Amino acid sequence: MPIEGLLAPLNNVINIIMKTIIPTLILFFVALGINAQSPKPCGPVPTENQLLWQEMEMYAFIHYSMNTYTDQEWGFGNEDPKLFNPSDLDCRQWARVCKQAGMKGIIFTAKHHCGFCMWPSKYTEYSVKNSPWKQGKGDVVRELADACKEEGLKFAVYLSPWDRNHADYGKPEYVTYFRNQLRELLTQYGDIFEVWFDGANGGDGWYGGANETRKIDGKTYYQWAETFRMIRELQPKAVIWNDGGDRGDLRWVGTEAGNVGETNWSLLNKEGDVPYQQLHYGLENGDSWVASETNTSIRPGWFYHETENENVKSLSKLMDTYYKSVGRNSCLLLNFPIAPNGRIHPTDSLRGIAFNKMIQEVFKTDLAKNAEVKNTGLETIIDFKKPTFFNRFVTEEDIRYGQRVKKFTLEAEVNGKWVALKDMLAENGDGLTTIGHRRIICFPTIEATRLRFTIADSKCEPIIKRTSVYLAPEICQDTPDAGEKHSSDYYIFFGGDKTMFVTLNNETTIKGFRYLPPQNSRDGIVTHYRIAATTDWKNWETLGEGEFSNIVNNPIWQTVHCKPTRAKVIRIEGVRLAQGDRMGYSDVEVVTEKKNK
Ligand code: FUL
Repeated sequence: MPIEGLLAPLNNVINIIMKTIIPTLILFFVALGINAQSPKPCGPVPTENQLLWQEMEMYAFIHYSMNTYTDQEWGFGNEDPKLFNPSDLDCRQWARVCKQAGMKGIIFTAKHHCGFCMWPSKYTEYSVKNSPWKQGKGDVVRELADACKEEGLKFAVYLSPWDRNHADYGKPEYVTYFRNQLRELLTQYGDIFEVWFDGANGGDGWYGGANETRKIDGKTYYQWAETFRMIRELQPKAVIWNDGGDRGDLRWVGTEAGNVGETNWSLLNKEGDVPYQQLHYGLENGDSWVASETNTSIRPGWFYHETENENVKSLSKLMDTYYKSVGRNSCLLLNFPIAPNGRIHPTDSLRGIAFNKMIQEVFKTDLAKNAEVKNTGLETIIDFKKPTFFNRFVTEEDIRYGQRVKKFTLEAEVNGKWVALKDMLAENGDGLTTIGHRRIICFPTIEATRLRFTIADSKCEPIIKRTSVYLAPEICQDTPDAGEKHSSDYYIFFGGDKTMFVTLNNETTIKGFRYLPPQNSRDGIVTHYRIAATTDWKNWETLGEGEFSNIVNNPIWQTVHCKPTRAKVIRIEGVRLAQGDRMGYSDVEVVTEKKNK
């Protein structure tokens, strides 16, 4: 929020009744960074480590292990270490890609459930030291830790508590082995920002040849308290993610699909089970700060499978994930699997980089910066002074003093009338509930003169440190078949269930548009269309409107010709669909002067 916008209302503020003074001043001082008397904490507050972690916002997972060579998601524990022999392993490539994808750090699967160690642990023979890679002299953890340092990324480890290789798994001896391994990781590779303990305990495994099912109680078996003490001592700045067992600093969000609840309290109770509802939405009156980490993979699987090369998540899906994680008071942990050659596949790296570019593009210009911003009590009015297009609202609480806001409203003034806005990505209600570290609200582009943001309910006086407004290319929801397509000349986004945008890299004269419907189902086939183009996201020129005849029975390429028109973005509306309520496609093409189809 600009300082200029805050000074203006000061005179008015003096006259405001007592009830409204305190919140206004808190907003004011926080925005100016003035250390007035520090507000009192409201409920649990984050630790220094949790605060630093929250500011990372996005960091990468790297899944790489024996599974990469056996095309599995979970190894059994008997896979031959000789299979581990990458031709071109390059941790610097991983770090470079992650950096360019906007990731602030990397969490690496030092040991997955199969038990194979990606570093030469002195406590087991089941590791890289018995693989042909670098004649057994290699250490992937070391190479990655060094590469992260070079790229200025933070580094962290995933150490699977479940170990399907180890003969002692299930006995107390294994817990000692596990801690010994953890000690190696925490003492030999520099600073570790997070320690990740997965909760999976599938039961059966190789277990040194026993080949049987072993069940443990994840809460008591690992004796987490002792392990946590060791982590705090060896890596005092690390946060702990623990799914099952003792409460860590961070929690899972109950799904690997890449979304946390639109209501997201960074609180849980210290003791007791955590059902899905609490993982996904947090616990409003929880007694401990346990922030949410949203983990998902850029592909369907966590490990690399060649068969998934065509299923790398689309840019629209990744943006949807961003809004539903970072935009919902969470951090995004995005997985990049490593291919058998030892590198991130080019499709994944290009998509990851495009994702970061799109985030930069969306949040490039804060329209509130040149507006007049008035804070009155619980209400903030952003006055643009003239009709202005926008579609994103961003707000943040100063969570050092606790998470306070329970409910807010957003209204836009259109032609002198206030219109209520809602979060178009919310699964429940209007979605205007908690804020926390950052809340991003997406709504269809609106042209309005003023925007009113009102705190409707909060636990204590709200401490808001940011109110920003943006006009983003309209990419939000995901649509089936929304995989990025082959042309590098444009990107495809979805602005709603039935609105597709094709943005061209460069403004071009276009002469038509081609659409290939979904091939395997009638779901999402567009039978009636409306197509328009723009060069500025504001003024749209209709290119064509009509019906794709016989498209259902014969789902072939459909071509719409138009008069030569300058375009940067093409909007295709599925006015009517053959079936279902989400528009789909197999491919699209833009007909330009050069491509005469
Ligand atoms: C899961 C594990 O079982 C998967 O293999 C993967 O590592 C994922 C991040 O966590 O629970």
